[in-house]
Amino acid sequence: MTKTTFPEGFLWGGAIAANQAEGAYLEGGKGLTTVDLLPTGKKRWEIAQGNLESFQPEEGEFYPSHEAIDFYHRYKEDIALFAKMGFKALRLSISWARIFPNGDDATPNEAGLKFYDDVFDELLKYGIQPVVTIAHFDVPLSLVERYGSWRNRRLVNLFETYATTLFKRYKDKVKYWMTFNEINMLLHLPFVGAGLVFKEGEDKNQIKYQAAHHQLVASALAVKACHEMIPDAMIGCMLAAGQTYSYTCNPDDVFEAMNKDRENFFFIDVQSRGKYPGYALRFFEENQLDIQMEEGDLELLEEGTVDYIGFSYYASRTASTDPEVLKNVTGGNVFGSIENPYLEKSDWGWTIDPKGLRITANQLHDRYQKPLFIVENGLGAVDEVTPEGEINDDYRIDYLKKHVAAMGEAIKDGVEILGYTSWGPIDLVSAGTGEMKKRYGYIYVDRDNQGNGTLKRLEKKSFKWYKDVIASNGEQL
Ligand code: P53
Repeated sequence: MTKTTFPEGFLWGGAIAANQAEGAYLEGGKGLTTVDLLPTGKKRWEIAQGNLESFQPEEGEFYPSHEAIDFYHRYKEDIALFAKMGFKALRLSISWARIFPNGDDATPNEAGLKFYDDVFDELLKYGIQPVVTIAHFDVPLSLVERYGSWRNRRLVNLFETYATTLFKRYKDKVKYWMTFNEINMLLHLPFVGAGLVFKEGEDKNQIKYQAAHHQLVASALAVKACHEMIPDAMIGCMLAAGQTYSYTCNPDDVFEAMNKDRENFFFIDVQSRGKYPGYALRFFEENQLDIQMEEGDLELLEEGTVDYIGFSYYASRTASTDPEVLKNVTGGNVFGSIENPYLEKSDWGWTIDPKGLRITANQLHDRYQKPLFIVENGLGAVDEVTPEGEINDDYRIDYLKKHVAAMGEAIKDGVEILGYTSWGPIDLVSAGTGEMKKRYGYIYVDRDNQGNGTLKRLEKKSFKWYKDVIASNGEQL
C-alpha cells in the first residue's frame, strides 16, 4: 500500500446514531420518534418514503430501534473498546425526544440531558472528542402527528430551542457539531429524513422543498447560535455524498450526471455558500413550486454558513439518459444508481469505489473551499463467528484499507480533511433495511434480525487492523 501522510491531530474514529444504537426507547422519559415506528420487513420501505402512515406500533411487526444494541446501558463498555482502538473522536447523535419528549415541551427533560453528559464525560476521560449530530433521522413523533413535522414552519423555532439547549448544556464538552445528518435524504426517504407523510394527491416536491427550506433555515439558526455560544467550536453540515459519473461522454449523459449531483449539492450550496443556487430557482419555477419564505430568511441563510463540510461516502453513482442503460439499476441503494461495469458491488448492491472517495473529496473541496470531515464510510457485510469466537472480516479490512488510502491521496491533492469516522464501529441497526445482519463494525454484537442474541460484544479481526492504522496515524495500512 502507498504511504499516506495524515496531519497531526487528525480525528480518527467511528460514527453511530442514537436511533440505531441506544435502544431504551422509552426509558429516561424519552418520547417516541419516527424511527421507533419503522419496522423491519415489507412495510418499511413505504413508510420510510412517507407513502404509508405508521404512528402506532402494530402487533406482529418488529421495531429494531426499541432495543437496538442497547448502547444506552452499555455505553461504558463500548466506549472502553473504542478507546482500546485509540479513537480520537466518536461521532454520535442526540435523540431530540430524549431532550424534548414531545418536541415542544416547555422545559427539557433532565434525565435525557444527564444521559449525554455521562456519555461525553466517559469519552473525554479517554481523550475522545465527541462529534455531535443534532438531528440524525429521528423526529419526535408528537411533532409529526400534531404539526406534520418539517412541512410546518413551527419546526424551525422548535429545532432552534432544541439546538441552543444543547449548546448551553454541553458547551464545555463538545467542540464539533453537525446540524442535520444527510440533509439530502429528505428527498429520497422523506419520512426518515424529515418525518414527512404524504396525503393522496399532494404535490410531493412542493412539500419536500418547503420542508427543505425549513431545515435550511433551522440549520442556519443553529450555526449562528453555536458561533455565538461556543466560539471555539466548529459546526458543519452533512451530505450523503458520492460523485455521479456520466455513463458515456454523450453531453446529455454528462448533463444528467451533473444534475443528479446538484439535487444533493443544492442543500450544501445553501448551507455553505449561504444562498439558493440559480439552478434550484429554475427548478422551482419550472415545476411550479412555491416555496414560502419569511422576511429575513435569506439574510439568515447568509449569516449561518457552516465551518466545515461533513459527508458520508459509501459508493459512487452513475447516470445516463439512455432508456436501455437505465434498465440496469443496482438493487438496495436509495439513490437508484445504474450499474457501473467497472466496479464490484457489496452484498447489498452498493458499488465499491475507493477512487470515488478521492474524486468526491476533491470535488467538494473545489466547490466549497472549506475543510471536509468524512463522517461515514464503510462496508455493510454478513459476518460469521467461528467456533473459536473469531470473526475474520478480511473483506471489510480490504474495503477500509483502500478507502483510507484514497483519502490519503485526496489529502496529498491538497484537500483539507479534519477526520475520518467510519460508520458503525460497533455493529448496529441498518438505517436502510432495519437489519442487524448488515454489519459495519470492528466490534461484533451478538444480535440477529429478529432481536435474538445476548448482545455480547466481540472484537473482529478489523479491530486490531484499525487500532494499528490509528496508532500509526494512517501510515500502516
Ligand atoms: P445502512 C442510504 C444511502 C446512503 C446513506 O446505511 C444512508 C442510507 C440510508 O440507508 O444512510 C447513512 O444502515 C446514514 C446512516 C446509515 C448508513 O448510511 O442502510 O447516515 O444512518 O446507517 C448506512 O446500511
